[in-house]
Amino acid sequence: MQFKRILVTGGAGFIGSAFVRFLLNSGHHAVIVIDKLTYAGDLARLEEVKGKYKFYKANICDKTKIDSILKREKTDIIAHFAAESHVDRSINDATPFIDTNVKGTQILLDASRKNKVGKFIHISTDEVYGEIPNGKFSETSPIRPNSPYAASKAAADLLVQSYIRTYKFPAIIIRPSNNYGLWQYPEKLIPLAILRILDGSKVPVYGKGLNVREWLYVEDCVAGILKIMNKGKIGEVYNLGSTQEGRNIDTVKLLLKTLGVSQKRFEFVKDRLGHDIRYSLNSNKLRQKLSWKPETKLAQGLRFTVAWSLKHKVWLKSKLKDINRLYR
Ligand code: NAD
Ligand code: TDX
Repeated sequence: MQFKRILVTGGAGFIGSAFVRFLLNSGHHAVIVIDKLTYAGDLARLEEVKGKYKFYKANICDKTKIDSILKREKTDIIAHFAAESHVDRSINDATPFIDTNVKGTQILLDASRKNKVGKFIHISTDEVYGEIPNGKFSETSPIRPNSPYAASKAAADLLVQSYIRTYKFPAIIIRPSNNYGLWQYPEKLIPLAILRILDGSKVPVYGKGLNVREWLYVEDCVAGILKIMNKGKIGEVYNLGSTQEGRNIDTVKLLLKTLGVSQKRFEFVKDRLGHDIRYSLNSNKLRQKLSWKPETKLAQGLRFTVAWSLKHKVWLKSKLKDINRLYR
């Protein structure tokens, strides 16, 4: 059987690496990874599949390099995960978000057109819709991003849509909800909370902890992405959410219970600027048309994540200096 050649940008990141491991562990052999290895990229995530993929350390903003990699690799499919992904960092400085998420995506799109890539899977986010106090976002809801991160991802999402319309570019857009699970960088709520507990301190909860997120276990997310990549319709948008919604305070308390520590090991801290109150996706299109459903309930996913974290304390703690600098 001839395998399709799949190029994964951001394959050393949290979700991208889970996607690469998923592909290689299910027997797919032609995987190429491009990653700049920013603070968020780490090849330790790909250690278990070492030698089974081809790696390029490259910045997606480097047009010459991206062009030459695409020309050489003759890829059938690109799965584009590479991004600056953290809202709090985008509030501190939007510059790398515009560079990578907007400009980098445009460079990748043009290189893909030039090299006749057959399918482009664009990983967008639920945050492009903005917040929704009640109800759910469907794929046709307006794009109203609120943070600099979300605005940069919305710009990329709209660019992809413009290429689909203008050039009949063969792309599919996926908008996942909040992911959690193994190997997530401990700047995001769940791994940060675990790191703080391991470090003997308290979990910082923004505001009064009333903001709601829809938590998707990363393995379920990559299974959904693979399904859309193989069976999704070119030119379409797919929401990818779990329906496992929770207020942050409840999610943190469930996590504290899973860790077996006191329910009081958290503190309310200054709220995030412009903090979106709630994200919630209607993912019926993916469920009904492509028969995908998440397998992992939040309580179970948190148990897996905690068990993994206890085994990978050294890796988590190796990021502590960077986290203390970010949140000082
Ligand atoms: P991450 O921050 O863990 O990983 C991003 C990866 O991209 C890193 O390996 C980094 O080194 C690489 N990268 C950054 N800039 C680059 C550049 N200029 N050139 C090449 N590589 C570069 O992010 P993640 O959480 O794995 O998110 C992956 C994608 O999914 C992103 O596009 C993000 O917007 C989207 N997304 C994430 C979530 C979530 O909850 N984490 C939810 C919805 C959508
Ligand atoms: O210390 C914290 N305390 C806290 O209360 C942190 C880091 C976060 N929070 C809150 C903010 C959010 O309401 O927890 C919630 C989740 O925060 P993050 O983990 O930073 O994720 P969020 O801002 O919701 O964005 C995530 O989901 C969509 C990802 O980071 C994005 O990449 C993705 O696109």
